[in-house]
Amino acid sequence: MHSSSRSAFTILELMVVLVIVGILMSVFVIGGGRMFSSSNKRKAQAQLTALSAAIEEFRQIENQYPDDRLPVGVAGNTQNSSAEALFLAFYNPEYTGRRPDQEWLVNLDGDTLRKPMTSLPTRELFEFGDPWLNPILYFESLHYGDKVIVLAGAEGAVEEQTVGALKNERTGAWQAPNGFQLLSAGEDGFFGTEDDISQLGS
Ligand SMILES: [Ca+2]
Ligand SMILES: [Ca+2]
Repeated sequence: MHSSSRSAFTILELMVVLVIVGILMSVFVIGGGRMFSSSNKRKAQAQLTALSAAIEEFRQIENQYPDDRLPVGVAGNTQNSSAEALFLAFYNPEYTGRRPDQEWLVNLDGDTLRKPMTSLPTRELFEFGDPWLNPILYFESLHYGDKVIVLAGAEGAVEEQTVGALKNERTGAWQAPNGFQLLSAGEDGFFGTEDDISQLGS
């Protein structure tokens, strides 16, 4: 009698322990997921800051901002052109300044250059991609009025999006009216939503 009540108590104890372990594990998994997504966000912010510094250096060397339009006839499609133009400016073989990290290059629309135009041995027409592998949009103030077509989205659900440069919500004036804008769609992969990340240049 004594021994059977003792073993029942042990099973109860075991169940309590299992429930606690289960709760701890779910807290750990959810917390870990949040940490992962906020570290991607920090990475994206750091990347936009670094790209912005490289664009300022470009202007000091070339006396103008990188063009956000592709030269006529170099691309097979109209997608991602502003992001690709930024890649071409920095990877122009003549360019003497600092080039942004090659690790950031992606080619979401899979297009190629008609002729070799960069310092790289491939003719792929790359874009700079954010940590979620969507293109980082680049708007130069001369062409803020142009909308760009970009292929982006959440994992496995990439679609064509039309995006314009950022305006001040209250006044309707362009942000960074004489400089440039860099834009990441953030974790959700869609431009124009709350989690977008932007960097404005002078
Ligand atoms: Ca491309
Ligand atoms: Ca977004």
